[in-house]
Amino acid sequence: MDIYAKRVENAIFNWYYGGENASPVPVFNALHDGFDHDLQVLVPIETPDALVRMIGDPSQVKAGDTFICTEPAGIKFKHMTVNDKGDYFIPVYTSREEMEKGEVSSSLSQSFMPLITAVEKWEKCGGYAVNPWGRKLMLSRDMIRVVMDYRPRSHIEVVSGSVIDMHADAIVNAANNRLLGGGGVDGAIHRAAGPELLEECRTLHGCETGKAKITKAYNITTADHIIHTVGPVYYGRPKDAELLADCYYNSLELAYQNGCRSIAFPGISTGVFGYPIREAAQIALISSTRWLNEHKSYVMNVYFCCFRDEEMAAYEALIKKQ
Ligand code: AR6
Repeated sequence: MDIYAKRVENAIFNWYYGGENASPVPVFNALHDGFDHDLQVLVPIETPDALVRMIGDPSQVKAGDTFICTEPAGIKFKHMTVNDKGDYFIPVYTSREEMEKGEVSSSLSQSFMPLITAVEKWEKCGGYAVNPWGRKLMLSRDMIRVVMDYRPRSHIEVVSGSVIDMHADAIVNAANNRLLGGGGVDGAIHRAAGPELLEECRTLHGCETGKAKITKAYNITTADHIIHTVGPVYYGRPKDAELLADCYYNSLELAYQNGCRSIAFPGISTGVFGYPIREAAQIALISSTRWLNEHKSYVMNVYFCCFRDEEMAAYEALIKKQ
């Protein structure tokens, strides 16, 4: 699957997951990056009659069979008519899974960029319906212009929910020094990822507090990597704050070194390790902002996941209207 298409799909998912106040900036970032890198989408097509005549009985066709078409077989994209004036959107999909959520159709894998520019020539085309069977994005003509003019920038989003549910290049685990699993989010991540995660973790020989190590995500198919970081147990020492800041900074650095464009954090140390939530939220924001400021030319979408309501309240007290 095309990595840029996957990132668009992830950003759209997280946008819905974040609820009605979620920012579309990660979606704009992913689309813009995709347009710059020949993002491929699947476009359902109407099978032309000439092609059907040529194939004969489709049930006899085997993978790899080739045909020579002797008649013109113009291919037509499927349309979704949106009003009685015949205005339409063209459905496109970021993955086969998204396409197979609905009615089965033939499809073409196609660069999205030429389609985006072609919209201007197709008077009745209102734009594209990205993943119309699932969490869809109506990419209207106006929104296409916004995305084209948009200058990608890093973004921080606070969402209510589990880090394991986020669709991201990397999700972060609040681990312990042994890196062999445990309770809280660590236990939940190991259960979801399956036993291969533990096998890979054994090869890492632990991790120091404040540092981070990376593995694959195995059965957590909505992430590519898991970044394991070890927060401090809270004793109220200045050193605790430094170590917690290091967790965020080093996780971001590792995500960056592995080419990730999105990373989702739980509230490191705020559960079993007892860090006061308000202070921890402040450290998470300050440390991540510092990393983003030091990497201004790199676009990273950062999600802070609040598993408990009190975590969300702590972030809201820091960054939202009172
Ligand atoms: N799913 C998603 N998020 C969760 C879950 C879950 N099931 N459980 C907790 N969180 P914690 P720590 C969130 O306690 O304080 C483990 O045993 C929680 O709301 O998991 O860093 C490790 O092995 C909070 O935002 O981690 C270590 O020994 C965040 O996860 C120790 O706990 C962190 O809470 C680490 O303690």
